[in-house]
Amino acid sequence: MRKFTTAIVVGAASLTLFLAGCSGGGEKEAAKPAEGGSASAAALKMEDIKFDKTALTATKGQALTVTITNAGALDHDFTIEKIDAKATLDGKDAKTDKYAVHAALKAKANGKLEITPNAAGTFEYFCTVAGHKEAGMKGTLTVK
Ligand SMILES: [Cu+2]
Repeated sequence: MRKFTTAIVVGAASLTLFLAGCSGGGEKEAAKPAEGGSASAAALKMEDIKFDKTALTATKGQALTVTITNAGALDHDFTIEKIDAKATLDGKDAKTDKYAVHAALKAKANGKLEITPNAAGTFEYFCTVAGHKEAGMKGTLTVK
């Protein structure tokens, strides 16, 4: 019985290490700049209450496809207040009267956000749900 319990504890510890290793690798992948004129892609996870990545990179004039997964129990959105860009969520215009990019996802939903920036710069992305940005649900999109 004691041996059995030890095996479970060791198993859980190595699973934690495995998961930590995974998320670290994902960040490196997204930070990599796009190569040679082709469109780039990234994966972004929404959690309660943060984005799993605080930095995304795009190239001026090229489409960046962001596969967004809302893994949280709350509704979240990916919003950029001002950016000169074409943006769609699952093929529909993601621009609103208030925001240049506003991709809202219900809890446990996912979507494909495509952003094609027309100018270089750094742009803050955040969640507009009350209190979320203040809690740290934000990041920076760098357009080169
Ligand atoms: Cu949120």
